[in-house]
Amino acid sequence: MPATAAKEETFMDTGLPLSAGLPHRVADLSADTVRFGRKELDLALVEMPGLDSLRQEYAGKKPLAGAKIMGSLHMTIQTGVLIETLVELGADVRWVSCNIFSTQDHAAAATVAGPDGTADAPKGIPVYAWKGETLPEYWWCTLQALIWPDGSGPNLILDDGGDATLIVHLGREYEESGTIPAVDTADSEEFRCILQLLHDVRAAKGDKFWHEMASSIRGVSEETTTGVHRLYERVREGSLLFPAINVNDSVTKSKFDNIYGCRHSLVDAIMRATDVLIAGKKALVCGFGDVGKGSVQSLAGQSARVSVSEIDPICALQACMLGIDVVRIDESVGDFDIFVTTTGNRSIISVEHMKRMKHNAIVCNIGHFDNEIDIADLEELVKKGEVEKIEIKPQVHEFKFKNTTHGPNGGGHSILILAEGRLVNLGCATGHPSFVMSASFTNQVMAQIELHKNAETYGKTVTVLPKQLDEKVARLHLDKFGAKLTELRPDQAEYIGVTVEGPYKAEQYRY
Ligand code: NAD
Ligand code: 3DD
Repeated sequence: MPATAAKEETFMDTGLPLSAGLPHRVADLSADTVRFGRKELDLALVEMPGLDSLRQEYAGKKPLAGAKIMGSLHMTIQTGVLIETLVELGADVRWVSCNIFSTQDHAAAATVAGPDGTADAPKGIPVYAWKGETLPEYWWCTLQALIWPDGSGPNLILDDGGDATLIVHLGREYEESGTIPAVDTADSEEFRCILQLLHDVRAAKGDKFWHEMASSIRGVSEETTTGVHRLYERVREGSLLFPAINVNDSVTKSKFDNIYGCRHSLVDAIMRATDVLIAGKKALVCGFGDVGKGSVQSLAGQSARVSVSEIDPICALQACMLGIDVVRIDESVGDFDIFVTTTGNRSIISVEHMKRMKHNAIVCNIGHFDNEIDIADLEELVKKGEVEKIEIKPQVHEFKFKNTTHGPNGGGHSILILAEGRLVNLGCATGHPSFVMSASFTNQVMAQIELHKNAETYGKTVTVLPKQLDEKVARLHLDKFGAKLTELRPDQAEYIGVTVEGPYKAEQYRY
């Protein structure tokens, strides 16, 4: 990594100046890392027929010419293929990861180098991401990707979880109100970083910086459930500044990525992190939505004995229909060997729950944010000396309780927390496989093209891509399986009230 600037000009304890002007910042831009990343990008493209098809469909047409896209989405090999597809379609792109542990450093390196560049002469795009960022570094990276070399901002955002959308909205809101809350009013380390960043930006760039940036942003496409939730909240509040396309609720995203992606990547992560035998173990999956369903399939696929907790009677009934016990964590926390939170909600697993867990219970989250497991409260017990935190290896920690008596020899018990409560499949493994991400990211590219063409026709709304495009994404992925789609005859189309070309389902149809 390049040398850091003088202390006094730097952002929090990053050692990095706010306006660093760095063309990129990744962990390792060595020739070998670039080679490894490029090889995996090439392999991934073969597994991403949707993106490959869009590159062919739009070859030479540059539908994204003039688009300045700031992306905040896990910097993985699959995301590298997405980025290079956007670039092939004409976009000017800058990128950060949306999680401090999810970057794959060889993917970041190869994306900086680009398909035609090298480690010494990179010709790719600016990426500010490395695995194991601190929270101040994470927000420093986000700012770098929002500012082009000429000082201008993006005209489109591609977001996963809504952090990029959040900082632009908060920055503008505080400029509007004239005051930024004091940093020590923050209720979390994350929000401390955000407030400090906003104070430092105001000091360095004045009190119109975010107004100007927000005014140039024409729209955002949002990848995930939690980010979409944040967008709809803004619509309800009347605070959404620009149109948004909800990519998550394309059927070919959430009913594939969220389910089958997690089915693949959850146990991958638990195995890489712990090497524990999953078969026969009792596992509790908190939440039985899309990610919960995939997570249950993942663990059941390893012959774990899986139960779920749920608040929603419909999802709970679905679990019952699959022979899965629906339990309350408060009443059964001592029964399980493995815990996985998948709710998109907060405080699912508390410190009180952790105190009652089996010795060496494995605790992880696969939801977007790290507040599903009360890590902050656990860290407070570490500070008080009631719990000892032992790093077994990066993103795998033993938390040893001093005051419980059901551990070895009647002493304190331990629990193993993965990825510090952050999404475990990207913190302890490499996330979903390329094919699944191809469907998600084909929707993303379509959403970006739609916003680039027609953002101003949307107003400040959140919309889902039309079913025709959803079905197109599915079609683009069938050949890989040798699937032979049946041709609908006109008389049949008329009988079920659809057209031969589709869409084949009513809007209210649930897949
Ligand atoms: P979803 O809304 O389909 O499912 C969440 C489920 O949790 C719902 O059924 C809800 O009833 C349940 N729930 C809420 N509060 C609960 C509580 N207190 N106890 C028990 N159950 C509760 O959402 P989803 O699409 O499954 O996404 C879940 C989370 O995973 C989101 O944060 C999303 O952004 C994230 N996600 C992560 C990945 C990944 O690769 N790690 C992929 C996709 C989505
Ligand atoms: N996500 C999971 N695996 C991923 C990968 N290999 N690359 C990029 C992102 C990846 C997260 C997505 O499932 C995202 O769509 C989400 O969180 O919903």
